[in-house]
Amino acid sequence: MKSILLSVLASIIIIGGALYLTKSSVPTDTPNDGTNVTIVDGKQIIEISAKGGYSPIKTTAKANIPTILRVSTNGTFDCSSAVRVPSLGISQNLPPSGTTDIDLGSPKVSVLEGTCGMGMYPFQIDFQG
Ligand SMILES: [Cu+2]
Repeated sequence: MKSILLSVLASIIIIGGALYLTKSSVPTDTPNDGTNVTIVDGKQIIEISAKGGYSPIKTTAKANIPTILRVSTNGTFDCSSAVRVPSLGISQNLPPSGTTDIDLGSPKVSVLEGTCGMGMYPFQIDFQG
């Protein structure tokens, strides 16, 4: 009886561990599902996080509406703490932890490319009409 209980326990632990591993192996560069874009009082707010790169790496948003890029850091000491959007002439240093709002104006239909300070971590915002 005891050995059956033990093997049940063991399989629960094994299955749980496998589920945990499956969950944690989801790549951070999957396309966004729209949950990082909100519209508040006619302003579009796009939230991305910066730490060892940007997440989500690709965001789909609306064009032709006043837009804020809200970048959050949490113990970010790598070079993703410096955000650049070259096509808009934006170069912004972020605090190690906190949120920083960057005004993107009202973007036209376009794909906006952003990078870290040194240009090794990319992110994209696809503004659609
Ligand atoms: Cu970099």
